[in-house]
Amino acid sequence: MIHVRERTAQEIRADFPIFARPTGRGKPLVYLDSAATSQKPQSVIDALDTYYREYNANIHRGVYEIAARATEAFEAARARVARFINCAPGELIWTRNTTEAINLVAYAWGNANVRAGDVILLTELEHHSNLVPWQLLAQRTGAVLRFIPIDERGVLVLDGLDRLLDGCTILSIAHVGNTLGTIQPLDRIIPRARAAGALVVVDGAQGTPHLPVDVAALDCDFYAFSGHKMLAPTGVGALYGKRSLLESMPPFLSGGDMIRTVGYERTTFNEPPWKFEAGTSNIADAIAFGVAVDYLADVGLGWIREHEKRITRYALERLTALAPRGLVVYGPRDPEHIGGVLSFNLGDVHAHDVASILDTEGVCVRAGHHCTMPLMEKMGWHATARASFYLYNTEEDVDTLVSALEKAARIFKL
Ligand code: C6P
Repeated sequence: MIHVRERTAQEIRADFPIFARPTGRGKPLVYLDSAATSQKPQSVIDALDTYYREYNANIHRGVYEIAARATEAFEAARARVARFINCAPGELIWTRNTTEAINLVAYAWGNANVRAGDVILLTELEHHSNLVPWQLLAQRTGAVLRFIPIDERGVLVLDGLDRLLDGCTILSIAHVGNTLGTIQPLDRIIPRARAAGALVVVDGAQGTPHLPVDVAALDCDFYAFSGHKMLAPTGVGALYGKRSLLESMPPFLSGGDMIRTVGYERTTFNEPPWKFEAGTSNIADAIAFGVAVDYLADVGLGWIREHEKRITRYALERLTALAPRGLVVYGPRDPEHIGGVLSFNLGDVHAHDVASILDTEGVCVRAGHHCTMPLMEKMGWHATARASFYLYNTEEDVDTLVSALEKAARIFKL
């Protein structure tokens, strides 16, 4: 057996051109906002460049050489992304992002199947993208929303799950929460949802970048994710759907490419996945998404997970040492249950002020409600600062974060 030497985060960083440049503030970039969007390796940037320079053409239409090459690369990328989550290429629909993928399910499956009085079960920690589409579906159909509660650490309370699942039509749940980084125990939740006869939708926006995901083993019906959080460009995401569901569902958007035959009065539709891809697709970004998952697979999701646990553990230790200066870290304490995200506040300083001071040191964190306003309200937080880690972050990044927080504490006399 050939032993492939594991790469270090420092070596991985060298593949990302953005880290070679100082920030506009003249400091090295300490990028701790990958939960918002990830940085891109050279191979992904090159894939975009090569497409536009060498074979830019529309797909599924032209017979000429570059059009055939574009179609082939586009469908090969679908196959690579499908393999990455262990589904068939025909079960993977390109979307713009996770948000569009969840809306696709809420409109196409939801409008056709949800009736007045049906129950849609969510959790109290969902991102707006896995909440608002279901609120609108409930308003359209007369369905009701229920929520799996969370405890004071932001961990799901599953004691009453069977009662909540009673009469439930859809369960839609984040694989990993974006504000506190909590990893949901899907292996304990999905079988119970199945037993209750619910359709299971997983918001994987923070799942696929960080955890090995096998949709067949999870046994979910739909799994939504975004390319830009996993090294691919913005503007491309994907929806996995079980083949039988995709076949029986009506289309979401309609127009070119999703049809088989069109008459003035009636249309027959293409087979999945193309039935759900109306109009010219985001060809270049989909091709680059295929390159991004190859990069992740090459580094290894197992390595990425272990690396993030190491960094999270180190960050928790170093941030806890700032407790006497008023630093509070929210969420679970065990890196086993956190997907590379830490939310915190420094005394009663507004999170935006903390983030602005960190920025003067080249440290990028997100501050605010993180598109989880109901969670913030439930926890009684106005805003938090959030540091999120990925494969290119190092212990030195955490050290710079900590010294920038010490600077903030000094400025605010904490
Ligand atoms: N969260 C964050 O900073 P889109 O925007 O469609 O690619 O992803 C939406 C989305 C859905 N679910 C979860 C759990 C998410 O974290 C996100 C995106 C980013 O936390 C941007 S708001």
